[in-house]
Amino acid sequence: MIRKTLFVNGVERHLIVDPDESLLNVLRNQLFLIGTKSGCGGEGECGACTVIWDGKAVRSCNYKMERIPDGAQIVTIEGVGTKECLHPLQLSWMIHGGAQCGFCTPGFIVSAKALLDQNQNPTREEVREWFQVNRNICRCTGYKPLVDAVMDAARLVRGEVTKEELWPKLKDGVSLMGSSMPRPSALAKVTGTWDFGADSGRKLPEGALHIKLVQAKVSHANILNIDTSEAEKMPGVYQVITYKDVPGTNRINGLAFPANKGSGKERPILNDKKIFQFGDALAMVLAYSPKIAEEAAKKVKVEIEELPAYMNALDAMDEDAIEIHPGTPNVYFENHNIKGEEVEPLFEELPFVVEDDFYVGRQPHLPLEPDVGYAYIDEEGKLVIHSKSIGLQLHALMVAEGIGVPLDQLVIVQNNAGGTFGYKFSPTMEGLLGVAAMVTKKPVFLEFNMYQQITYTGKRSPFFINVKMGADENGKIKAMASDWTVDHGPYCEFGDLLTMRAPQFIGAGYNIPNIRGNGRTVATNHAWGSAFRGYGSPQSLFSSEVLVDELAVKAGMDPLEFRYLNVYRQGDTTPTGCEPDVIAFPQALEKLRPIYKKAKESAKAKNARGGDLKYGVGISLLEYGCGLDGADSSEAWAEITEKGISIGSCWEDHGQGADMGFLSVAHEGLKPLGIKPEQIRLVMNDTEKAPNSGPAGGSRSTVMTGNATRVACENLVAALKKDDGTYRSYQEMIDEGLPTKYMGSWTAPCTACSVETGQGNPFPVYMYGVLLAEVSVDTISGKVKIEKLTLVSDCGPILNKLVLEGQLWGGLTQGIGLALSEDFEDLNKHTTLVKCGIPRIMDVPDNMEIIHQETPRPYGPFGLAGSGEMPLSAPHAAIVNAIYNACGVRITKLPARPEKILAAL
Ligand code: MCN
Ligand code: FES
Ligand code: FES
Repeated sequence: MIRKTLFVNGVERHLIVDPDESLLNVLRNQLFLIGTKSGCGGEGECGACTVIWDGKAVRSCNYKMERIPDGAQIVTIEGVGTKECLHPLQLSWMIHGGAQCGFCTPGFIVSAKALLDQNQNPTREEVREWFQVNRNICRCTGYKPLVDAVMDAARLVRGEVTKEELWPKLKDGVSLMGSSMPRPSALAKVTGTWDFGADSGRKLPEGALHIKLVQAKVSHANILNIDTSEAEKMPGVYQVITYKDVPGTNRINGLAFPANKGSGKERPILNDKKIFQFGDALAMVLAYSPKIAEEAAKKVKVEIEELPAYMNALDAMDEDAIEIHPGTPNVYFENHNIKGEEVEPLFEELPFVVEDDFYVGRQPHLPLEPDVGYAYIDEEGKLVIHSKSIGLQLHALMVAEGIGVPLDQLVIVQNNAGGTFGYKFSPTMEGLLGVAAMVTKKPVFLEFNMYQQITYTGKRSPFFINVKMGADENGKIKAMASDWTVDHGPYCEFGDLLTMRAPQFIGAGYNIPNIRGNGRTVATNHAWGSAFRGYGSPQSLFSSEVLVDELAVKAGMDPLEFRYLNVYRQGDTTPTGCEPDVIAFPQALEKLRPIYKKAKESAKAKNARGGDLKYGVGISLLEYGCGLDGADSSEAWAEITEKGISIGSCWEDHGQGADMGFLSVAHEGLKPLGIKPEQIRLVMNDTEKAPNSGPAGGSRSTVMTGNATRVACENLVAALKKDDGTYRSYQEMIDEGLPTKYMGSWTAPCTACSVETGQGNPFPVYMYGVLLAEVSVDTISGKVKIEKLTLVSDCGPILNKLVLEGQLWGGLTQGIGLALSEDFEDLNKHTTLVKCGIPRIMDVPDNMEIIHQETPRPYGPFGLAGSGEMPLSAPHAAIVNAIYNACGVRITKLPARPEKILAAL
């Protein structure tokens, strides 16, 4: 141990520290300055832990205490500004929607402060370079709003603008809907007072136990024996839990479709007979400190018999492959698409026919906050689990039996989440936490590091797709044949639902009268498939949006004009045979056309100058449905109280802005009452306090929970209304003995698609977009640079401009990653954020333009559609099409890494 005297946020602090401990851990664990976050936790990659040390921005996870001299001046987010006295950067961050999940926010703001302290007038490029050099990574925002925020903060610092001038106003003075008001959580996020799971976990009562996992180091094996004796003997270890101790069935219920050949209960909470994938949890060590638990976990001996590991669908489909789950074939679900006439005879006759194979791989979610949670038994004997769940009631249903707790004795609460991008649509550690709390009857805490987050949680499921399309002499698409194989990893939960997305989105956007398609879901030993933003549409649309470009070339037509000719018009039908909710693509393409033409001319002019850089443009349609396929539904309530109105729902927040969405819809619904947004109290994301609104997946919340909220507000407003047209007060309701709380529920008027034919009307509302990508390709290095992105977005009327544009920029940026760099294929290589290819600020263009088209949706609350997944549905297709336009290389298997492009050149 060593003694240190530091000046932290201007206060002299005397500390006894382990010389090997990082500055980050000392700040968080000894000084409780938990505004500084741990993302990559020691890799120095993410910048979430940035503090200022003697005027310089540093990543505090990178510095051991022995390197910090006595007298060092350290500034953390807590020293930048407070709620009452915000730093210009904090204010500007709110005004620009810079904090979505908010996990990167303290690190960015502290980093930007170090910049402004030395340069009050930086250029946008200098700001971008600063964040690149200081390795500040954001997974949510696409970086653009962050640069906007620094530029306006600098203007505030220079006194060129006032806070009042920058602060947004309600739309038309009355509406929150359509405004740019910051989300309710923004203030806490920019001041570092928004507690994430790891922060709350540090505040658990004395005696709380830390869990560390014993995890599988191979991908497929029989478990012969687990010996915990040595670990149990270690001082400070409370207990080691294996499958033998689990009170329940020890299985997660994957809620399989009837047509699924598996039971849906393949996933163990703690593996018993077999290891199905790398990282599977074999035992939990519970100790009084995380370090002891970690050391003890290394002492657990696991004896195994290794089995052949099938690391992709094609290998698992081999006729010699053994069944990963004995008794269930590796190909465990099949579905089809049958629309119109047989297509093979049509292909014989059509003048323009193209066919290609496509692959979209195992994209990792890479939230900056690793998975984390805690659990305890409350005073009523209920099991309470706090996690990053984005499907609270759904997860309760999936884990209760496995844990061994009656459903009505289980409460799940969502912690503030630092991004999930869909991986938390599946339960991750809920089962483990529940079992640990049930067995020990103590508060238990489990925190993953980034390595565990990356190697153990679910990933986007790879699709192998073959598509064939034919067009007539006028360029009208007449027939499509498709074949899809989905690698869903070892656990089947939601694999069937995901495979249903292929017939829905291969060829979506176009009126294709005749379709035949066949597909299947396959169990493998690579990472289990979990939902990822876009959920099947990025794989499906990639194949058809690239093939449509190939077909346009074959027909001798411009790709934009070819699309314009074929997109949905009145009376047309989708690949599932239903009418689109609204017609949006023709208008969107018309808006894009002049920009596209200019971009094409500009690329041509640059290419005419010669050189190694080749410029090109590409477009794609973006589309996704809002809902869970079929008659999806949601619930919310609204209540009048002494202080105003309370509204309740489980609209879970990944970071997308559930708080702002819920508040804005409710404010609109309560408009007759003339109340202010600050009079509305949100009660959210706790199964004990708020109703079942369904998961925040499938971009469904704005439509489903928005409608339920609208109905709840309408019901409350109707109850408050007096005969004379005025409204009762809370006291009047009480005096008249009227109920104060009103439910709202809403069910989508939809029918799920048939497994046999793919036909149906799965979603009440769709989101639409058309993207133009402008790229340059370095023909010497094979590197692609995205020069500009222009998105015509149609998400219905804007609910909140900051939130909506944040969703769009963030989603497009993940599409850049999907197109060019992101992968989780090699278990030894793809182990950190950067090694998995997460886009940094310089990988993303500052030049991103959004053109809003606001077509009201018949079934959307106040005409709204969703927004979350549309921007990631097919931006990678536009990028790949632009690469082809630039240099003639057609990449059909992602990611389009430089070596692939060079090889093709
Ligand atoms: N919105 C809006 N105007 C519209 C439509 C929507 O302002 N016309 C806003 C809504 O208020 C909401 C957001 O856009 O805050 C997304 O709305 P919606 O599409 O209804 O989606 P959900 O609220 O159900 O959020 C889930 C969706 C999904 S499925 C994933 S995955 C996802 C996403 O949103 N993961 C995210 N966005 C994310 N954003 C962040 N920062 N982090 C994630 O993990
Ligand atoms: Fe320090 Fe990521 S936590 S750089
Ligand atoms: Fe940057 Fe979520 S807001 S990581």
